[in-house]
Amino acid sequence: MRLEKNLLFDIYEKMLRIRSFELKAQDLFANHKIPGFMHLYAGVEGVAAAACANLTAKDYITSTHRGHGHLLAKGADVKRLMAELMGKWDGYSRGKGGSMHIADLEIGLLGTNGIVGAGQPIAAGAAFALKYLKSEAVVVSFLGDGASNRGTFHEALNFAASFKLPVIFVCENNQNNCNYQSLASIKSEISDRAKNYGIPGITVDGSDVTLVYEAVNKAVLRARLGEGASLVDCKVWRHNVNFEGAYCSYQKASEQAAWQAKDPIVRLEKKILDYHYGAQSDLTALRAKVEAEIDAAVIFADNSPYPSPSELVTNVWA
Ligand SMILES: Cc1ncc(C[n+]2csc(CCOP(=O)(O)OP(=O)(O)O)c2C)c(N)n1
Repeated sequence: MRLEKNLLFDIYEKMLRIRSFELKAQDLFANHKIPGFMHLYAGVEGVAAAACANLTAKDYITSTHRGHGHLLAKGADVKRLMAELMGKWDGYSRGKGGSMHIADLEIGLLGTNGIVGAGQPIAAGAAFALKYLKSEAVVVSFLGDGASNRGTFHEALNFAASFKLPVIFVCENNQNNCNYQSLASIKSEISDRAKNYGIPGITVDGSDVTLVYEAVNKAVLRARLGEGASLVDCKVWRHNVNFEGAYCSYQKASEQAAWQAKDPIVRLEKKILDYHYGAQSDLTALRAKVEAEIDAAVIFADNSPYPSPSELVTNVWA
């Protein structure tokens, strides 16, 4: 299937924004401008951008510990996001939460989350509320393949399937959770786990935005029609190690080279050119526009103050 021009450009722009944001964040982290823990999303952009292209502002998502891409794809403010990572007052959580504590209910962001597998029960609960309220909105719940081994994932799938809830579980399957997916789970497709709960499950190449878009589109349609939940498993390769500063023992050079050749942004650029939707100069111009936006976000965050010490425990739950 050939996605139409505006849709492909919308997905492309979001992917560029995510990539550019992540490269800048990596640099800021290395230069001690971003404190704490940071898990980068580069290489996986096609999943967040193509999945969220099926959603409206009224729909919801739950994110993960690796959430910058999900947030930007759902329309988060780049400046507030950068300010949060840099620990500044204008950030989403007043600079006190960082990467894994960001939510914005107005645009349907039910939060990034430092607990692997915590998003799925939250998504099922939100979907239960939407069904109860007879809303047409749906929830997309992003997770990693590691999270699919947790009880929370199975409990959420069982609950969502039993109550025919409008939720789509989108797995970003990089085949590595820290170091050892092959040791931590049986060798089967994650999408097969949907069968146990009587809901559709599909595996797609997550670096091809058309395939991700189509699979999520079908699942969203089903959810909006009241037919219930689905699981979409997207095979991907992330460029970075688990978190910035981590030692990586699992990314084999040969696999890395093969996946880098399938970089989702490069693949989408080729598609746009092949379809004659635009020229190389259009792509370059969009890249420059997005990079300027990210630079402006860094200046904004740099100029934002740190929260005052008197704010230390305000809005902090303990
Ligand atoms: C409940 C829980 N256990 C362990 C961790 C430590 N941890 C942080 S990231 C991570 C890997 C998660 O793998 P996956 O879900 O596949 O996501 P990925 O990091 O590969 O994107 C782990 C185990 C955690 N944050 N939460």
